[in-house]
Amino acid sequence: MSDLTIHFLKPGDWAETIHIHLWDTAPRHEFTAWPGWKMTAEEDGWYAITLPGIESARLVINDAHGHQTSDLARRGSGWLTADGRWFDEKPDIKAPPPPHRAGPSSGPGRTPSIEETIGPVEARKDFRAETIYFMLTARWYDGDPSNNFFCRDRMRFDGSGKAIDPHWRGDFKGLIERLDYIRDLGFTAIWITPPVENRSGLDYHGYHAYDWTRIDPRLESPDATYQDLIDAAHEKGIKIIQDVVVNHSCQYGIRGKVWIDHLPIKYFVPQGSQQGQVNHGPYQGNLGNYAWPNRDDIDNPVAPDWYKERHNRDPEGKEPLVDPKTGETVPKEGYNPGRFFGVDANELDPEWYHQEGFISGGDWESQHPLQHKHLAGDCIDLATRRQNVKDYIIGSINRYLDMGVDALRIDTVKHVERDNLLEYVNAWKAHKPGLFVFGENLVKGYGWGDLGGGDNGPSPIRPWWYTRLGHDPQDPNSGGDSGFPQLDFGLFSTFRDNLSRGSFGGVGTVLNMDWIYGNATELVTFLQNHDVGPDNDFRFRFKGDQWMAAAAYNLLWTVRGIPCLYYGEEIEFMKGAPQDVIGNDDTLESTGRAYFGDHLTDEAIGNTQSHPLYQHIKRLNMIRRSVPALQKAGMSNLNEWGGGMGFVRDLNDGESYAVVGLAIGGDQQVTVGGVRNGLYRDCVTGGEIGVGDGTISFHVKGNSAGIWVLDGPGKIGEDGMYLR
Ligand SMILES: [Ca+2]
Ligand SMILES: [Ca+2]
Repeated sequence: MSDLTIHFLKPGDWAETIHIHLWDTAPRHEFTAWPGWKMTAEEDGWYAITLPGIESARLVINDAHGHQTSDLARRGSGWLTADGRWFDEKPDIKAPPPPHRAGPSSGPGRTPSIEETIGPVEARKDFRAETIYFMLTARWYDGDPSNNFFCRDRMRFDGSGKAIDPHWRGDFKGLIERLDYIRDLGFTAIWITPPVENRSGLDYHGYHAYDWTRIDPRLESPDATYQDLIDAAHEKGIKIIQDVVVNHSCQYGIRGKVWIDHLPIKYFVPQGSQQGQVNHGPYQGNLGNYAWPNRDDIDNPVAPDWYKERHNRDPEGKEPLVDPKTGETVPKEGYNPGRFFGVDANELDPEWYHQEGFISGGDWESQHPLQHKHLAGDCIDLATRRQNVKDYIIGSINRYLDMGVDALRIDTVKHVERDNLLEYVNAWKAHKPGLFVFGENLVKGYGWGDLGGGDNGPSPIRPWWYTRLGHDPQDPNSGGDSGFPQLDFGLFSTFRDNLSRGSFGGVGTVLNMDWIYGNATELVTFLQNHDVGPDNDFRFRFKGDQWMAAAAYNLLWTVRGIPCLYYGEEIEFMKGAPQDVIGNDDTLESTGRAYFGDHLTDEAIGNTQSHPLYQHIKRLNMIRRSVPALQKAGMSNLNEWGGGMGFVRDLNDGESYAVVGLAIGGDQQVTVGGVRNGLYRDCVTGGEIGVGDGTISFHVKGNSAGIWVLDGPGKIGEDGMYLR
């Protein structure tokens, strides 16, 4: 019996993780789990593996990142090239060079690259060419366990009482290692949650900023800094969108700038306990930050002397400390938790914070309290009109723009008055001309404000208001485009009543209101995100059938706006789970914010990439990249009838011109009148139609799309379960 040695010449555009998947081996029957066994690199681009005691096998060689050979068979050792040719002896061929960056932009079965379609990062000036992959960095892929960190709150324990699944887990090193995954899926921009240093009992998401000038060390590694991430993404043709909070800081103040009074957490002793008895995962003895030798939570140089005196010593929290506010001495069992974890809204520094207390029930639809009260105990409302606040936040973010950050996403937009927030946005645009900045103005409904549509709130807290410059709440045209587009919560909100029920009914109504926005083609569209999903309560990961999601992506990738996918949607990750913790005992693994990295390991990634929605989204990205009208044009000739839709995307009077038909549930015949005459080609089926009388009519299969482009490129990509 002899051994079978397989050599394989890796094509230049394959990843370096070459695997061999085997089945029907002889003489004994064996098969591997996809993607199979890892092959070892040899010289000149060859990879090899020896299979002891095997004489023949059927096999597929793959890179675990979406490239693979066809099904092959081999008896006896041999040398194989990616086109399926076998050689009994090593042929005189070397690895082909990496794919060149020019050439044919499309063709059946071929993936036109980012560079071939929309160009390298530095050449892409119009952000509407991009599509966005959004992730909570700390929950995506862990490349460096040494920076992992457990938050105090919502800690998860296994059956033996061991803390598992640290909140801060994914990091820049992991993201850099898996940039090829995002590139293969076809996204050209990544929106990461705020990377600046955070502080709170549950701060893994980045929205509780403590120091805007520093990147949180729980995301970085010595060989994977924020700068390394930006540079690596750009090399892959991918832009970085930084999430920025302007509205609030964490409850500890801002390092080096402002202090919010409280006692060091290491002196907190819960009722019924005593100092030194805390047993909470890595928090042993007390609840102070276990990663720091002094067990303090903050290191604010503007803290008062009594706090700083205790900062550097007494990590056990045992030495008596007098609370200067009450004269009582800690540690003391059950002593007012508010003195450790809370904020006294009456004693905040007015140079940095608003002085109007916390938001309560009736404030949510009322402009002034919404914009001047604190959002939550760990979100303290900054005095955003003050020059010192502006200087600090604008200056801090300018540094990241200088490092190469390509776009900004602004959090909690409706909590800052528009003209005030535009001071920040415009300062960043002045610092980096051409910068794309979009905002999050969360609304559950059309969001038409004073224009009606059943809206309880006024226009000045609604998305359209921030995209405009006028001051008449009943007239969007009282002012032009502010240049500050928003996430499209209006369109999203209708999905509760249509896409989630297998229909497009009502999508036409909201798209016909596009005129209210400064520029609707710059809105960022989505099916769901870390806060919301399109269900009755707007708080779960998409629960609908897979075909409904496929039809949703057909819609988002062909209507106006920039599509944004929330991590994991490509495999229906955590389908139906709450987007955030709901119950008092919930931990992250039961929510939509669960750790994704288990689907990105060398062993699992091949399976992840074979998901029908992964392949579907990959092809939609490929098609959108190849058709400028889908990226940038407005919509016209819109007709929506529940089971289907037809519309035109016309960029610059025919420069790029597409007629789109969508079908959800069953097949549809789509007829669109008033179109240009000429030869149309469908990017989905490759069909051709000559139009001479201004009307085009075509058949669309259920949950597929017709994307008929005038003088178009023809079929792009391969048919899948939905696009066909
Ligand atoms: Ca990590
Ligand atoms: Ca505010």
